[in-house]
Amino acid sequence: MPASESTPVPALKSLIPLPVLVDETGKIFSLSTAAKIYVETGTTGLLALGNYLADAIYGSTGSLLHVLTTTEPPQPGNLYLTTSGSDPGLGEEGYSLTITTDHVTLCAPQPAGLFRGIQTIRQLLPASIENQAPQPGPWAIATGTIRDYPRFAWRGAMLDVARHFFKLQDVKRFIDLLAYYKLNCLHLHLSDDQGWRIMIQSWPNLAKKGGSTAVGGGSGGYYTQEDYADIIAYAKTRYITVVPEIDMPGHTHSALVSYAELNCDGVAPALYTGIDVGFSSLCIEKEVTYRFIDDMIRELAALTPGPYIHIGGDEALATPITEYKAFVERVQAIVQSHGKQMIGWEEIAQIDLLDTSLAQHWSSDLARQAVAQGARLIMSPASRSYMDMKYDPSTVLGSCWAGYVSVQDAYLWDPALELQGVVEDDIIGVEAPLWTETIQTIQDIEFMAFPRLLGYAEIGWSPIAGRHWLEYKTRLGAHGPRLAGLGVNFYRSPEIEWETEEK
Ligand code: NGO
Repeated sequence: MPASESTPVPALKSLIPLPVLVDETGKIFSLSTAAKIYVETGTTGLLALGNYLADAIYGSTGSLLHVLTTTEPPQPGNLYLTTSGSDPGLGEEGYSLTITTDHVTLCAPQPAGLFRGIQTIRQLLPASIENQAPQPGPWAIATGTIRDYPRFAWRGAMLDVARHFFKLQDVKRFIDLLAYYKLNCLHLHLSDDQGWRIMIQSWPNLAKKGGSTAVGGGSGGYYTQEDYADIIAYAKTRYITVVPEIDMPGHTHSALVSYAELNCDGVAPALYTGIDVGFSSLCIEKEVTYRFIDDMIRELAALTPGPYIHIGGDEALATPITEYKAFVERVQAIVQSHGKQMIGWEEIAQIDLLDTSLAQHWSSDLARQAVAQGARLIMSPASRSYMDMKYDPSTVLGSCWAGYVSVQDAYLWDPALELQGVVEDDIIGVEAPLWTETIQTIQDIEFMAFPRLLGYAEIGWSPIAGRHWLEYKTRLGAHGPRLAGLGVNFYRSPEIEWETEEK
């Protein structure tokens, strides 16, 4: 039986994140295995985008759709990706999608918008498109038009690869899942007391020694510079910017272990595999500290095409405040000297910030001081967006220092209403951090991130006026089979009525 008769066809309003404007016309476009994906000639990146879409649906359609260039008007049965005639008002990531009974046309001013729109097309195909097992077509898509663009420029997730290390394939898998829900930033927390996870050629012991363990005493690991470049290149094909973080002056025990001269007393301590925070500090008064930072940021900046370097700056409880301020100001200048903008956790708001710097709100009012200085905020309130918080008391993984974060808690908040005096324009976007003290495998990552991450994706992308928990809850339930098809180990929260996952 054709899929269109046996499987429900997703409504245009079943998307997560919800688009800005949707107009359903009540008919069906049928995608047959003879369909072709046409991209316009002459715009770089479009063939790659066509191939990405063809690959994404290959497993289930059992047929690799041909991707071709064309200058001809649309022909029946095919998909079209184009930038010509697009509305510049849609911006960097916006797109419009027109689905008629004859063809599907995705149009965007920029390739990034086409990529986001391709995720929309994937979600408009029946959920079984994600099963990766060949099924009979034709595949149905509901007809109508969508006009869509994000509310915030920054829609991110953070992965702590320091407390536990995650291999390249896990990071790539995470990137693919972020892309499916239109996120565009991956913040990698690359160093902490328990591990240093990136090779710095001028200070190789950081990775070799400092990366040799993890929370609980496992064998740790680190990314070579080639690995890191591979992550960045992979993320780039998903229009995701990688933001590297080296946490300092606290959370630096793994660096202090690696080089005795970085310690004020000149003695390197032993490796640390516990989960306490706030006990380590770089030696603020030693010049070698700044040579180290300059070398490290120079290497990191050269490897990172994105505009930002995150310098942590949180919980420097072992650094006196006057020293902390002098230190972060010097680091800000170093980051700037290597052509990058500095990001730090909200504690950095205590220094004189450049207005190009960003502060990341997580648990106090300090971020307001950053806004008062003209710096913008990334919103990651722990009680809403920390994906390492347990869902409820029965969650085995994670912690609950910021409270439990149910699927509803994760969805039902707004970045522009979190901090008094902080308004929409002060905010660059939203980011959900996943700290990994208790998280050891990609299955653990998925369990804590999903389904909460879908809520963050919608908060970052969709207009607030269209967001309602009761409606979202139903829409999320319909994404259960989709997540299952993608093989995601998501938490089947009892708050949600999940649609069945039969294939
Ligand atoms: C805090 C702390 C991290 C912990 C995390 C655990 C920030 C910014 N610093 O968040 O070191 O891993 O909580 O939830």
